Amino acid sequence: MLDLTDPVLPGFTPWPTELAQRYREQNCWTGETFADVLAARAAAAPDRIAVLDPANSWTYAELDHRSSALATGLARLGLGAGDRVLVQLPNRAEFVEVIFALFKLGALPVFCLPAHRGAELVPIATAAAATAMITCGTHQRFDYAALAESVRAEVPSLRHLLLVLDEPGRELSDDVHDIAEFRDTPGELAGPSASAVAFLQLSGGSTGIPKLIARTHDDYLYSVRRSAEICELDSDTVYLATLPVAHNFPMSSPGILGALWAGGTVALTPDPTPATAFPLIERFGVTITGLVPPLARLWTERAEAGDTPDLSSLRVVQVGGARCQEELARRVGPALGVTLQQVFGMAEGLVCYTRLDDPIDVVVGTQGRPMSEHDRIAVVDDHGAEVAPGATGNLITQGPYTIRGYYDNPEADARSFTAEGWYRTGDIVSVRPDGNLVVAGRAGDWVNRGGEKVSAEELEAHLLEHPDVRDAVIVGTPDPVLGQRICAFVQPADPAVRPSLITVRSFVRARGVAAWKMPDTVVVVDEFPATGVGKTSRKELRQLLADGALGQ
Ligand code: OOB
Repeated sequence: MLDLTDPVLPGFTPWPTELAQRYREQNCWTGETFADVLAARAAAAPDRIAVLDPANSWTYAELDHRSSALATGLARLGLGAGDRVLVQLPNRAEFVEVIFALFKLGALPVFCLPAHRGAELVPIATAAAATAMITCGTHQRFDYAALAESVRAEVPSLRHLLLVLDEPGRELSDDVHDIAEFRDTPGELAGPSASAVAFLQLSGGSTGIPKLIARTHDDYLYSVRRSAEICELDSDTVYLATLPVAHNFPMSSPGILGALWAGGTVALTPDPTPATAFPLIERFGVTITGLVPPLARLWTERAEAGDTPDLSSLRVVQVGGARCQEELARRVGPALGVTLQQVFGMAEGLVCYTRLDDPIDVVVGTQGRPMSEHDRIAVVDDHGAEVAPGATGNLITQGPYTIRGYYDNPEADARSFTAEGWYRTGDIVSVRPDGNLVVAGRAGDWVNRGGEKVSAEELEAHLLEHPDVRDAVIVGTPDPVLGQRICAFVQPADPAVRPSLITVRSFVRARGVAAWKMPDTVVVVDEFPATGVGKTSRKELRQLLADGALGQ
């Protein structure tokens, strides 16, 4: 156990003292903890609904009580301040209970996604030196408890395994516990300080094992508060967690924490498809939710087809996590009867939003602007020099809620942070005169075809204009002569109509695109592989090509 009065977790890189002091003076960091926020809301409006899922409905008083009860029980098990606890749960009410219980203990949830498997969980648990894991039994026909047991067998520090169960009669081994046994009578809990690390988030990085990101109560709550303000949340808000709730976007942008900060309601859907989520929007009166672009496309198409449940409570749909093409952005609002908001953010910190009253060209054509006047952004070339205003380059950032280093990972820090502590986002952007960012892609998303650089995003936008193309991804494939060739993965609008290479090339050429940007190959696939949060995985598409799995 760590000393609760010591906010510094070994391996955590704090902000420089003068900056920390400034962020406090500027009232970004207010000294409140997550537990303080929940307690304040529960005192102000105990009977208001805090959390809803298909099986549960808890008031603020109930959520506050349940999480204190569980914190007390977990303390009995020996868990305490500073302990790292892997949390791998689907979108269900108990997720909120569990994380607030851990916050109250000063234990640090490590936010794993339901899609993570042993190859990710073992290194994550090892890097975090986690002492416990909280997961569920079987969900969507996958046995999470068995996965957790296999992870524990490989990670010696992982002593406790706790399950959120709704399968009466499931046999548990002696040292696996049902969390229901740990809902004790709430006892005294000292609680951490606001400058302490509150949890470990995972990087969304497209390569390798996720890196651990330590966020403090102070810095994260600031981002939650600003997000709630920008998204105009209040006590009437019903935020639907559609994406896996452990991810930074549905967690805090403004996400479930923003809804609770505003005294509103968190609703959770166990799966994000229209078939499940649309009826829940009607049932819970959902007002706002956040989607990744592939889901936004699915929801838009479903709504355009008509005959949906009543979605009229829905006012704002956020799209973020990956670039939302303008073609899709234009359709979301009219189809779903909502205001679209683009969100460009990262677990490391910086989050940009289009504002709800922005003109339509900003909303459909940009990824918004930083949420805080204290965010600093710069666009630099490959040598670190600032580019001319409006030019495209590498986005770097620092600010009151952007980390200064990964958790206990000096090698990653050397790559991802400048000597002055700016975070290198890896994103290629330009900043318009009105301050809004346009994300051109990630640094690795360019195809270098014989020295000519082709932007994947630019070419994808052209392909999306073809009536037979539902979605498109451009990746580079190795070529002995040119270095790379251009491969276009195409999802057909109608599975029976499969666009050929000739069709695609002549379409792109007719749009006035330079000859060297023509795709060299077209691969038609019915579905794109997705990351844990549902973004289209370019990495996996590249891998499929490299493995020859597509017969190329
Ligand atoms: C969010 O967080 P992560 O950590 O999973 O991924 C961050 C990366 C960014 O660096 C960028 O490459 C990409 O995802 N990204 C976008 C984007 N939003 C994120 N690229 C283009 N357009 C966008 N709108 O994905 C995340 C965290 C908080 C809020 C929203 C998203």
